Amino acid sequence: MAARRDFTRESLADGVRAGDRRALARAITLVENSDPLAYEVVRDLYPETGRAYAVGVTGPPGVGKSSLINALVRHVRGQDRSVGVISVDPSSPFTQGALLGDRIRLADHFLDPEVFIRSMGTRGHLGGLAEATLQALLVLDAAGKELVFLETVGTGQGEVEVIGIADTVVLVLMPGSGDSIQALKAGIMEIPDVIAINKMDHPAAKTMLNEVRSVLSLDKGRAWKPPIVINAAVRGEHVPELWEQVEAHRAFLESDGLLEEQRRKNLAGEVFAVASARAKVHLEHAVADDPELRRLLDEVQSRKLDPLTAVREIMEKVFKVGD
Ligand SMILES: Nc1nc2c(ncn2[C@@H]2O[C@H](COP(=O)(O)OP(=O)(O)OP(=O)(O)O)[C@@H](O)[C@H]2O)c(=O)[nH]1
Ligand SMILES: [Mg+2]
Repeated sequence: MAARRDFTRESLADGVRAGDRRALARAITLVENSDPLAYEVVRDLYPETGRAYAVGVTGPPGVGKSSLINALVRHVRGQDRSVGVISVDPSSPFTQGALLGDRIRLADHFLDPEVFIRSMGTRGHLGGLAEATLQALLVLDAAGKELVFLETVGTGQGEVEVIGIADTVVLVLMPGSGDSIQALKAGIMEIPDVIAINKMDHPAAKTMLNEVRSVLSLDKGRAWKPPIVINAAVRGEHVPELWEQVEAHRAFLESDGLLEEQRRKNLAGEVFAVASARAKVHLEHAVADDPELRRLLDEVQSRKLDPLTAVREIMEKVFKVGD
């Protein structure tokens, strides 16, 4: 990373504050690379954050998340709001800036100085996806972006780490996303705040709508009933309606201080998620590096030592905790 030399901690933080694109790009690359400078900059900027509204957009591969975000960005740019977009690809290593697909689909906005778009890979990140996403969101927040979209692919648990920090979560489905319906039904996937059924030009869109409705009807006890919007992202159809529902959810949260409460909970959850991810990596390394700890595992395998005794010894040695 020879290129980082041209920014100092101060100049990078100032550049981010000023919304300078080069500073933003650099800061997020540093976040992506777990660079200590990113940690310092975010630490400096943190007191100024909390102004951006984060919209998580999740769903199975290829349902049209990027296309919908592209259309939503166009819509909110019409209202003159400044926007950041972070696409997190859990399976990808470092992306060096952008994934080709996202680059094409979000290309409409590349010349707009009020829109900052970035794809991030995070494989091998010490604090997992949660850490990279949270830090990148804070950078965009400090840069004065009013709205930040967080895109992540997923149908189950993994993406919770990424969108756990979002204020409003939009689940995108398309006709044929049966697995997601099952995951919602089984409670594996959390009920989102808004559901978008995309590719409404597909003949099975109505069937999908009915399936989603029937799953939601099982869950009666919530104060916010997740609205369902049917979209055609590429043609930009029903995109204003989708945005209206995001705004409606925001208004709901902003009444009665729910937003503050949810953010407190989300931030605590993020700290916990990042700490847990780091603890896990630490544990794995410690066991891998210590012949004595590895021997414990062997002894469990050969039935000389019971599993919980091995756990206790490992916990004591690695974390200095007994039970
Ligand atoms: N027919 C139709 N195709 C669409 C629609 N929206 C998106 N697509 C197409 O679906 C494909 C996937 O769209 P993306 O926006 O990349 O989907 P994604 O969910 O971001 O995909 P990943 O990030 O790879 O998981 C592209 O070829 C889009 O052109 C739609 O409303 N109708
Ligand atoms: Mg995408």
